[in-house]
Amino acid sequence: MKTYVCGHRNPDVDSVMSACALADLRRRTGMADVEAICPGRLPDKAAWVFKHAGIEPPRVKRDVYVRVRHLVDKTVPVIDSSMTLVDALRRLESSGESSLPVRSADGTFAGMLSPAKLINFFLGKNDLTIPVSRAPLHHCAQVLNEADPVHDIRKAALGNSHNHFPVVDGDGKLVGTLLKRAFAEEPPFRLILVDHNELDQGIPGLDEVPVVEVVDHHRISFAATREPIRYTADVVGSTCTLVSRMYRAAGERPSKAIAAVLIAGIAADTLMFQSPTTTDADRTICSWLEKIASESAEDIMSGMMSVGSPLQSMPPEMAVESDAKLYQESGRRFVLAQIEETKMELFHKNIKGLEIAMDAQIAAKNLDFMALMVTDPVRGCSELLYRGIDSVKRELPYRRGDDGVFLMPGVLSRKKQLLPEVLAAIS
Ligand SMILES: [Mn+2]
Repeated sequence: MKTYVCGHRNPDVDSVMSACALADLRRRTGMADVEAICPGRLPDKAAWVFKHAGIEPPRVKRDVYVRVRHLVDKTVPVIDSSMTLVDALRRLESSGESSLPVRSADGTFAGMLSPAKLINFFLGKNDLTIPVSRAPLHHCAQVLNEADPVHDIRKAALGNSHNHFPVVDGDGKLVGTLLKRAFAEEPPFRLILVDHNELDQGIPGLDEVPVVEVVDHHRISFAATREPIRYTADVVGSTCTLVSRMYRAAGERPSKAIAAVLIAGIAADTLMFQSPTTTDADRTICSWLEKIASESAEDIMSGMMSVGSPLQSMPPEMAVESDAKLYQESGRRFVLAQIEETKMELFHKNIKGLEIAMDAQIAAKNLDFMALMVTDPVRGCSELLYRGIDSVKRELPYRRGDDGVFLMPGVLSRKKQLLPEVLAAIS
């Protein structure tokens, strides 16, 4: 069965790198079909790292909904309408199915070949060597589109008296049959989560697919599981630190390229060991990786930082969404977004546009408030733009600058520094 390794929505460097490396480790340690995916646009800094390391980035896959195409039963034959009726009935008989879908000459769905529908035809002693296209077919079956999410059609299909559902593609071409019993089967893939565990922050469809493993360094807010799962969590600066440790524990040495990928995740998430989330474990494992990669974290970090500033390379609507995390706490629904920007003057010049983009997010996602933390990893400080209800704004412990922006000297971490203050302000 396929296993996807996936970081949080609005991918950042640590989540993409840890997914890529953990997929590699799981492959080496015996998992047959495992693939790292990126549940959104690949960050420019991450793209730079993969190019630099000389490996392909994870494929962008925006959801893990189980779709009709995943449940098509390949063993159920399709009847071509040019086939003689007698041959078609023989095939139906040998298939053991009660009906089979018929494909027209142009590839579209023609109807179901079903003995019940043919009784009058038999009684009329008709010639059975005519092509299926001239025989009466059953038409009223529910036709499914292969792209339909299963959760959308499950109820209607289960309520339908038929057991066989023809499946067509976007052009109406017949692709096969979905059998009713497929709805009872396990989803055809499963997930390993890295760098997050809150379902609200995960890839859409996450709640439909079994999670078999989590590797994370955030607060735990995961759901109850049906079966035991592997869960690796620790208070370290980067998920890549945890994945690197797992290589060591498994007696595996990452390739040069994967070592560079892991270094990038650590350097990005700890802001080159300046963030208060940094631990000795991050530094120690990083120097092990530097030897394998034969390059320094500083070099990889400065390579990443050379990639365009987000406020310069993205419109405000994209910048506020690029690393946004949704929280629901104390009856409040809010988003804390973060961007790294070494050109603070660009931020101040763009405040109006960013505010409009944040107000649009508040309306679209039905939020109480949204805060955008703009972090300068070089100067080691952040500034915060806040939109939404006043009660929270008043409680935040930060001083405000001339343009109403909160000043946060020494604050670099959303998770460890901003989130606790926000939680205190709403409780
Ligand atoms: Mn992380």
